[in-house]
Amino acid sequence: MAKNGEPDYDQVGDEGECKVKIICLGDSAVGKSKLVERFLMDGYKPQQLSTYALTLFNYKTEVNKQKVLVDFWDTAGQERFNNMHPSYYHQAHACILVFDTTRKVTYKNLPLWLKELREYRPEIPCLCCANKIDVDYNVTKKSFGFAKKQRMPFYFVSASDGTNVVKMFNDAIRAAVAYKNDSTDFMDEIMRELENFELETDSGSQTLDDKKDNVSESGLESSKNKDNDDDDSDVKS
Ligand SMILES: Nc1nc2c(ncn2[C@@H]2O[C@H](COP(=O)(O)OP(=O)(O)O)[C@@H](O)[C@H]2O)c(=O)[nH]1
Ligand SMILES: [Mg+2]
Repeated sequence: MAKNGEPDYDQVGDEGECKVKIICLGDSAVGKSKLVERFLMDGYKPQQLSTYALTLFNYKTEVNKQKVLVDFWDTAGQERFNNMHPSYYHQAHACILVFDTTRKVTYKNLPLWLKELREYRPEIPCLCCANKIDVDYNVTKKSFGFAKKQRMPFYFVSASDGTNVVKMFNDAIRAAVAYKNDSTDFMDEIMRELENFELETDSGSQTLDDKKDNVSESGLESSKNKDNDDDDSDVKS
C-alpha cells in the first residue's frame, strides 16, 4: 500500500503476481458499476477507499500462465460532476469507456472523457462499449463512429443479460497486462480479433441470441429514462 492506503501497482503481489488497475469512464448511470458487477458476479471482494469514496473490486486471474491481480476501480458517482479525481487515473493500465445506447448524450460525451483520460494517462489501452443493448437490440445495427475513429476496440454489451461482458473485460485485462509488460502491438491484435468476431456475428454463426443463451438473467431493472436528443450526427443506422 502506498500513501492514503492506495495500492501501489508498481509493486508485484505477495506471490509475485502482476498487478493491474482498470478503470471505467463515462457519464453517470451508463452502467459502469453494473458491468463490473456483472463480470465478477459472486466472485468479488469490494474494498472501500474512504479517502476518495472509491470502491475497488479485486479479481484474480491468469494471462498466458502469468498470475494477475486485477483491481477494477469504481466511483461513487463523482462523474456526475463531469470530472474525476486524479487518483482515479493514477497508475491505471487500461480504461473502458462506456456509453448508454438509450441516451445519445452519453455517446456524445465520450470525447470529453477520452480527453480527460489522455491528460493523465496518454498511452494506456482504451476500449469502448455501448451498454444496455437489451433495451432494443436493433441498436446493434447502428454504427458508432467514435471508437473506429479512435482505433479502439468496440463492443455492444448488456450488463443486464451479460451479452459480451466477459469477452470485453477479458480483452481489457489482457490489454492492461500487455501494457504493463510493454507489449505495444497488443491492441492491434485485439482489433484484428474483433474484425473476425464481427464477421462471425454477421454470418450468423454466432448471433447475439446465441450468446444470450449462455448467460443467465440478472434481474437488473431496465433503464426507462431515455434521452430525447434527436441529433443523429456520427450515429449511422
Ligand atoms: N436495461 C439495462 N439497464 C442497465 C444496464 N446496465 C445498467 N443498467 C441500469 O442503469 C442504471 C445505472 O447503472 P449503474 O451501473 O449504477 O451506472 P453507473 O452510474 O455508470 O455506475 C441502473 O438502474 C441499472 O440497473 C443494462 O445493460 N441494461
Ligand atoms: Mg457507478
